[in-house]
Amino acid sequence: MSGPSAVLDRLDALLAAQGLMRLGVVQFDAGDTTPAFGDGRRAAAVVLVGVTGQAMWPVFSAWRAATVHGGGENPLDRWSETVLDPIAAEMGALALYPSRAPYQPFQSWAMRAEGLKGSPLGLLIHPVFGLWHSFRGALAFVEWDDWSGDGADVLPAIPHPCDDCAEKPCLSACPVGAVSLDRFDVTGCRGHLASGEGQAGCMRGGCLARNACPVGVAYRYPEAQVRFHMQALKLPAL
Ligand code: B12
Ligand code: SF4
Ligand code: SF4
Repeated sequence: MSGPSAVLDRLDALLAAQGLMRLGVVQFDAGDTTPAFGDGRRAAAVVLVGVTGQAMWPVFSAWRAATVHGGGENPLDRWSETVLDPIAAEMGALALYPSRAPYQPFQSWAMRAEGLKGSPLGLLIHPVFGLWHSFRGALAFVEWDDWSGDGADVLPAIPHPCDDCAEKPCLSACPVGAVSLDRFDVTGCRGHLASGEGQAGCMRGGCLARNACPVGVAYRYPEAQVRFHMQALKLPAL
């Protein structure tokens, strides 16, 4: 593989073809717990890969329509593996997935890589994409010669949208008050989703608190994708 920018250009092109994008790099320090490769080598860095806005859904939907049983029980996870495993192989990287146990600390990595902070919903909020971004995987590299070139260790301070949001409509939009500045009440949320009102409301049209956030509305997922993610919560068990 040639120089740093050629590697990243190739990676970005492969991801863009799937409606995905690079969401930052974490370069690990000596004291960090790092992902291990099968042969015991440890990762020097991870590149976060994810979804923002509407680009992924048509690609995933086309794959699903062409795949036996629509991709099975967890189709988005299967699609992610189908797409990212070959990219990782080409790059000499190890693919890691957010839903695969033991869970890798994707949110902690994103806070470090992108300077993101949490919203009252428990989701990280991005100054541009708002609450409409998530992770499909990460590529772990044994060697990382600061390919990013964008100083992953010296992030510019990015604004935290919640600090400037006086009204905080997410707090009042949840019908059961599950969203608060102290903590996100997972049990209260899931109880509501299992109810008739929750089935007709949040389960169909998406989390009302997430929908109420004014940041990044242009990047809101398509309705079908919003519904898909809600259905994937597999109620009522936590
Ligand atoms: C278990 C899980 C759930 C559980 C419990 C969530 C909870 N709030 O406790 C359930 C099934 C309920 C759930 C629901 C959803 N989840 Co979820 N979930 C996970 C999962 C698979 C594991 C979390 C975990 O334990 N990680 C292990 C720990 C070690 O990793 P961590 O990075 O350190 O994560 C913890 C820290 O970030 C910690 N934390 C520590 N300090 C701080 C500071 C701040 C400010 C914040 C915000 C968090 C935080 O909170 C995390 C623990 O939950 C992650 C994927 C992942 N691998 O992290 C997705 C993940 C967190 N979920 C995600 C999403 C999008 C959702 C849903 C919106 C799905 C949907 N319906 O569309 C809902 C929203 C629920 C909500 N408001 O929180 C995204 C969040 C993306 C983002 N923008 O931040 C993730 C990262 C998955 C992904 N593919 O991107 N989820
Ligand atoms: S509505 Fe305001 S406080 Fe709530 S998540 Fe959006 S920016 Fe943050
Ligand atoms: S999904 Fe519905 S019940 Fe859960 S936090 Fe969002 S608005 Fe509240």
